Amino acid sequence: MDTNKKKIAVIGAGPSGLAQLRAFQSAAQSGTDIPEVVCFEKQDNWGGLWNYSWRTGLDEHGEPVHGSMYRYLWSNGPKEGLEFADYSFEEHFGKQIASYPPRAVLFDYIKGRVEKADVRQWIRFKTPVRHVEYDNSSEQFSVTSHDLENDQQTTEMFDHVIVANGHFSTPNVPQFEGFENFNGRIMHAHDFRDAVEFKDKRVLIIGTSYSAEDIGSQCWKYGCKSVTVSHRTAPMGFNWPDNWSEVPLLQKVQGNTATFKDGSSAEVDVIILCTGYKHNFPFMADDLKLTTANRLAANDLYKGVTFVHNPRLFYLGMQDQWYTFNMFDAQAWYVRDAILGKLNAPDKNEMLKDIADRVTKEDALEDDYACIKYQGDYVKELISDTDYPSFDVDGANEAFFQWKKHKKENIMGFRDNCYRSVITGTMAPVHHTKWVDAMDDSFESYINN
Ligand code: FAD
Ligand code: NA7
Repeated sequence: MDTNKKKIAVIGAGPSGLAQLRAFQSAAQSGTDIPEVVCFEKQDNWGGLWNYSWRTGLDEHGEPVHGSMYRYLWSNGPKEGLEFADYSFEEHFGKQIASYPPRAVLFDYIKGRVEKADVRQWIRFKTPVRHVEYDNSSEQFSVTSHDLENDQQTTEMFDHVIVANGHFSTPNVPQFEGFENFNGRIMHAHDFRDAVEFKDKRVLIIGTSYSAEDIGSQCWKYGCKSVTVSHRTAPMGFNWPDNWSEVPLLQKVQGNTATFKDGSSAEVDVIILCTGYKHNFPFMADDLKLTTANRLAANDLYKGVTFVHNPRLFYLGMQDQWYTFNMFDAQAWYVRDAILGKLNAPDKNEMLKDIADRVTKEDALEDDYACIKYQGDYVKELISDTDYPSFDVDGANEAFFQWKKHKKENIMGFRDNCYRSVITGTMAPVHHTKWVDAMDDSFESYINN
């Protein structure tokens, strides 16, 4: 082994961490001498949130369960907005597939690219990172990890650390008056797994974002009696089915009666808090910890990835997400080239200015369409700095714009639409069954189209 080689730690083997492994492997493939890369993953498989677990609470090792995904989850945006530029859906499946694949299909796609790249050997599974700190004298990070199988902790030195542990896993759980006496189940979206559990139940949902919309729709599709969605800021305003209502913020519950801010009330059997997640880095020393809201211009990250207080440290995928897989790729290619010395970070003041500019521009955005374009421009910017295969980002923006319109037209039918791939130019086929009628969301059923 070359002892002069730099050592890089990647924390997490979800889509972001895997993008980083693929970025380094693609450089190696084209003849670049790459550092030694070690990826730490606390679960026993890769895929991050897409690696479904039935578990909730603590896992078999007493670790907090990472997964927030549930059965019957279909992509909440068109796949044409997230396609890898270096590995198309057609390359993976041998044909074009419909536009809103269920979780198992997207998991297979993510897995296919990294199997082809042969990077599994770089990952230490069942090995959570417990602590990271920076040593000023050696200019290295000490990374302490825990081999759960052998119950052994090890500390190693790395030249760079790339944090890719996701930020939709630690739930934000507010309290409302009377919760302690509620005669039913109160849970956060993080613990939601199977909508069938709520068949014939009256479901109260708090929140109005993706989880609220999709968990409500799941419960509706699988036969709950009614859905009541309580908002803090504004209702979602879609054209909902008859047994669905939108109400102001919950004030209190008494027995099974929920009372809302306008004085109205509803009888409910279950309360699902779709109140979002917290960025959480318990393993990072305080001076290395990212503190940010869930927004498009994250705090303290130059170019959205380089930690401004220690530019040897990087964070991937920490923004709120319209773009996902292809944005993580653009970030990973950028971080790779920064580590390889092809891209230099400017001085701290310049980096802070870059961040402040991004925040100001985000604050001025007027609607979701502008937000999509803003994040698309960010993807373009990173791609132009690297050799990530260029693709038609405006075309991907357009798929998102169409998606927004299709949701407005028919919230329970938007997943029946198709879009054109910006990687291969092929139009997606119509799926064999409408989403409302497709109870079987298995890989086989979806692919057999
Ligand atoms: P994650 O997927 O969260 O992966 C992080 C990895 O880090 C995990 O494998 C975890 O085990 C590991 N890890 C955590 N802590 C440690 C530690 N201390 N040491 C070692 N490893 C650790 N995006 C879409 O594009 N389309 C969708 O339809 C969609 N649906 C979603 C539905 C839900 C319910 C949620 C919560 C998110 C959804 N997303 C969707 C967004 C999702 O954030 C991204 O698709 C993607 O999974 C983010 O990848 P990531 O690698 O950044 O994080
Ligand atoms: P989001 O997108 O962060 O949304 C959180 C929602 O929760 C949002 O509607 C908030 O309302 C609401 N919220 C947060 N705190 C409260 C309190 N205290 N009371 C009432 N409502 C509250 O999280 P999601 O889980 O929906 O989505 C996360 C990812 O999962 C997403 O990227 C998808 O890909 C899937 P607000 O509008 O701020 O008033």
